[in-house]
Amino acid sequence: MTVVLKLGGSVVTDKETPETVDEETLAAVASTIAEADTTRLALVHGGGSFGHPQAERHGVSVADGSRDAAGVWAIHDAMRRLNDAVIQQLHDAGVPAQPVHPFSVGARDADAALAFPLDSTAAMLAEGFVPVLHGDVITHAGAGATIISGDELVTRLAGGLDADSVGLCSTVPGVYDDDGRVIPEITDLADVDAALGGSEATDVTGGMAAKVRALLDLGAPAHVFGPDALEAFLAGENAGTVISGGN
Ligand code: IP8
Repeated sequence: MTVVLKLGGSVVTDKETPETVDEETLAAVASTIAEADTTRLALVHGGGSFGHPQAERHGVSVADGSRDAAGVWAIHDAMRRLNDAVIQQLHDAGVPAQPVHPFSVGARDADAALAFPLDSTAAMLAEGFVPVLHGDVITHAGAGATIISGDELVTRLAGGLDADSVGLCSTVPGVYDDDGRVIPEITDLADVDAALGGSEATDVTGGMAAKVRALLDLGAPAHVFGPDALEAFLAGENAGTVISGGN
């Protein structure tokens, strides 16, 4: 059983305070992972208050690249330091975590298509380690370096590792409908359109619709949930919103 789990930046950091790890939540998440009976687990974490401010400062995004070596390094360095903190907490809890820094592994071509070999990640899994990837900068042909989000890495890992299950743990307990209730299951984009209506939700709908569309195409059920449901997710139970395209 191969599980890919993303810990959102809002879970591992205090998003309001620059470069601040949410040690308490991270420790709780690490001990839940340590106690779970998961055989092959690949982790990805987002940036939260690390990486994003540096990316903004240096004008780097998924679309806009930079060749300023110091600026690109500053973004990577922030994410690497957060990754160090995540790994340390996982080790403290007894999880055999090891880093995989995407900047050193993958690249985008001139059409922004991602090449991301999974040899190191797969080899770690085979040896019983828990690879921990993170949103990062990535070399981009013709643009210097751009950003790769944790979500894009989750998609790559889910397909490339033939994952049985994907978890997206953030601070929200699932995908909300228009009345603020968690939608238990999404099997079609129309489910989201039906649940999220009205002008107030337009922004959220746009962002969430794109996210849900990517998750529907994963080939494995994706669970969107909050930290309280992590234990249930790792036990193989339905957690938060389950998004499944029927593959
Ligand atoms: O928080 C952010 O990853 P995300 C990566 O998953 C950087 O979008 C470097 C801003």
